[in-house]
Amino acid sequence: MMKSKKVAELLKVCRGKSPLLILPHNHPDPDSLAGSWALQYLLEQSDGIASTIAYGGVLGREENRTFKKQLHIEAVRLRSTHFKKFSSIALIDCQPGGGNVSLPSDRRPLIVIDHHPRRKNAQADFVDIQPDCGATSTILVEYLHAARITVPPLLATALYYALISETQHLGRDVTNRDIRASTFLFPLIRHRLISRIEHPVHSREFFQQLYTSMGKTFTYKSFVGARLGEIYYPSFVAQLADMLVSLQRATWCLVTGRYRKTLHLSLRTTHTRARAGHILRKVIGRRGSAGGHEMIAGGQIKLAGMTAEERNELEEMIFQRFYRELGLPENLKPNPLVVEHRFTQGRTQIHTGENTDPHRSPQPGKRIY
Ligand SMILES: [Mn+2]
Repeated sequence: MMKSKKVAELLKVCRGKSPLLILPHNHPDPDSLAGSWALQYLLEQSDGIASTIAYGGVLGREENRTFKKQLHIEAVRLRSTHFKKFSSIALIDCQPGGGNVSLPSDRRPLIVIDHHPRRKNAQADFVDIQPDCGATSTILVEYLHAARITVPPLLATALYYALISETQHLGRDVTNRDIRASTFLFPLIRHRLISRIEHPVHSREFFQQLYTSMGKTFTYKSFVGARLGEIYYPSFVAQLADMLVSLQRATWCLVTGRYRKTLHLSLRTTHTRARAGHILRKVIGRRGSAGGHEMIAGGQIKLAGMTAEERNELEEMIFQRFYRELGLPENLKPNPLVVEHRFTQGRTQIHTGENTDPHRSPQPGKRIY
């Protein structure tokens, strides 16, 4: 039906264009990696079209590293030579000019497949943008299904994990199409691998990052936020935002962190129709770029050439604009989420007197007993 027509159109566009370069977004998450792999598999199986998956940025989050390793996903780090070598490019889970993909501005991609709201400059020979899907992987599952291609277990597992991680087990920004796609995949997946990816081994740095982050987290009525400063991998802002928005009575969460001269922002809300992506784009404006859905959004701002003071002012302003957007009073003092406490003879003593300014990090070297 509709979908098989779309697949025929896709294959027609790719004819004679082999090999292709497939680009997930920078610092890729399971949805963009699984989507890329599914496109690679579809093209290879139906028309023998070869492709290379290359990602900009880093795979930081342990879940994502375990995901790539356990499922044997052949994706390499993107180099500038890739753009010389490949004349045809496919963007998966991102769009040209989105700010989260390392596509040179003078290159027009051959293919764009995404589920984020359409950007003005989303120009390509084949464009399939469906904000109606909770994940890009859903679109690719529909293609594989329409092309009557048998999905091998590891690819099925990748696509299924992408769906459940992107939608928090089909509960956030999800539609019937995502549920249908996951039902289709379910009998094909390796359950033990899903469990292994979802519960990865964490490095000591992760706990260190978590510990310092708690000291930088503050609440402001129903808002919870954190300004993390330097972070050790960019997707940590999203990971922490997911965690913090689960705070009792919190309805909004914004986390910011710096990684290699870029400020990464992650927004979450418990409201199912809050247009988080729209709000974050409005708050960031022309200073950077953002994208997202109803309940989740992400963005980035380039910080190159800015002094520490200018960076600080910028972040301060982002938060102020955000409070205004939510109608929160601006004269309110934020409260720290956690305070140092000591356990004395089974009793908890809470120290609130010092370091109550949550924008300041806890004093270095201070230990919690
Ligand atoms: Mn996605």
